[in-house]
Amino acid sequence: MSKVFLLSTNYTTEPYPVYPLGMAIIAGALEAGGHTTRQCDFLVSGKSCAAVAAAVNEFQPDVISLSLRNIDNADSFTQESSWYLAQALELVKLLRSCSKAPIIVGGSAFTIMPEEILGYLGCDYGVSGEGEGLICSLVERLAAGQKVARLSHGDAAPLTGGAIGSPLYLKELVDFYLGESGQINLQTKRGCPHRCVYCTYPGIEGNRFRPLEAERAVDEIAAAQRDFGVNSFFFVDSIFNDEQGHYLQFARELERRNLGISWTGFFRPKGLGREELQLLKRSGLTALELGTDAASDTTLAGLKKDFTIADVLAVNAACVAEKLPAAHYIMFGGPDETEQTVREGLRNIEQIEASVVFAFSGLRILSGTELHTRAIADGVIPADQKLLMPAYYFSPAVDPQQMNGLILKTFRQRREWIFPPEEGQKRLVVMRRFGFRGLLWDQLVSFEKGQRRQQR
Ligand code: B12
Ligand code: SF4
Repeated sequence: MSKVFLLSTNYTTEPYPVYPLGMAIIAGALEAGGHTTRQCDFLVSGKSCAAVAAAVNEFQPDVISLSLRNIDNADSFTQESSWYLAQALELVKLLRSCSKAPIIVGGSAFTIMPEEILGYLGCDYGVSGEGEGLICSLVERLAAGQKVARLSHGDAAPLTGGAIGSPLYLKELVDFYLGESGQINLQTKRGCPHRCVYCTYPGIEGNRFRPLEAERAVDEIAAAQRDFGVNSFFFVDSIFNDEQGHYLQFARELERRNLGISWTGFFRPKGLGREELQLLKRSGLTALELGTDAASDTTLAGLKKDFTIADVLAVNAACVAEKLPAAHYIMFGGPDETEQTVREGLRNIEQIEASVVFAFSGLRILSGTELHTRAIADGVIPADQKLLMPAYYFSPAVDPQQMNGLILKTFRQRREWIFPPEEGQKRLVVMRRFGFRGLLWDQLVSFEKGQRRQQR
């Protein structure tokens, strides 16, 4: 049996620190396979290279597992200051300086550009896609001196149901993230069958929904509550409200078990009515993050979203009627954006009552997406441009500066409309300083008439 040192390289606290769930699942699979693990979180270690080195030296691993969550922060305004791979490379060098153990890298960021990242970091092995089905055999083959492919694909045979791993949470980490963010993350299903042009999620998790059995998912919540006192969760499913209705089954089970937890997640703004929201609310839903993505029917179609602004407004109205805070994430400058669609989009946003809107300018172009092909066809980037360093799609029919000016002018009107993204980040930092925890944006929502249009 091998000793595996696991390192989560993520250190960003935008929009808040998030528990390294990928690392926890890999650790869970290794321990279940009889291996000994030591999990190390770079952020929790105070971003201290000395602390990481000391932990490696003490543990003397046979293998090192590196979890890479983010490449950058996907924000066109702060792209220069928020590229996370340079720090990951420093960590790889550090690991090399204190251990001869082979390094295997995986994670959501890694899966987006496996060859490029493997080349950049110079790790010995890489695994794209889900890792818990492969990690034990990889470690065992290495221990036996057998040949291992430099790059494996964990998503070759997507795991379903019981084969999907459970996280091995650590108290020290749970305490840190509860203290910082007031919540812990869990997944109730993987995958997404939609094909929005910019999105990497189906590439990372596969293009069909693979739910955990409702009972098992709730067992995991109950265990986190019992063992670590966690009462607030973020479900990290690509989208929570799948058309097949697994999410309703899960919510019914959560309601039946009456654990008294609160939770939130990502939702698609279509087909969510008051009845569904009432059930979700009874199960503990306290707020919704909505993947609205664009602000006009033209640009929604340009992203291949299969809903319209009318659907968005209907879902928003249901949230308001149920007094559930909602946040819409909207990107301007995507395919088919023109000055006219920007103006139309801003008018549409004015119809979104009593909810937060986060606006973004430009779309990060990532490998394997239709947006990448479109960006080349539209002459936004050359065909041979590498995408490890951030590149953003701006529709050739808009002038980004003018577009940003228009958004800014409209968004100044309300405190719950946030643009540019760093503006939101600044506010979150202040709120945390005042002791607020959790999503924080939900504090900006008021359902009282008259306060809705509160000026900044
Ligand atoms: C949910 C989510 C969020 C939520 C998180 C809420 C919470 N409390 O956790 C919120 C909205 C807060 C968020 C924020 C951000 N996110 Co986000 N997020 C996601 C999402 C949808 C799921 C992440 C997740 O938890 N997955 C579940 C875990 C279990 O999976 P996993 O970590 O990938 O691990 C599996 C495999 O990767 C693998 N694996 C992991 N480690 C290892 C190691 C080895 C050795 C092996 C073999 C395998 C392996 O096995 C694991 C189990 O199968 C992903 C997209 C996606 N579908 O993956 C984006 C994603 C990770 N986010 C992304 C980004 C950019 C961000 C932000 C920087 C955006 C911003 N500016 O705010 C922040 C950073 C947050 C932070 N502090 O790190 C990007 C990263 C790519 C990039 N461009 O860099 C992604 C990929 C989405 C995208 N745009 O493509 N995010
Ligand atoms: S944007 Fe949402 S709905 Fe579209 S493919 Fe990505 S996860 Fe699926």
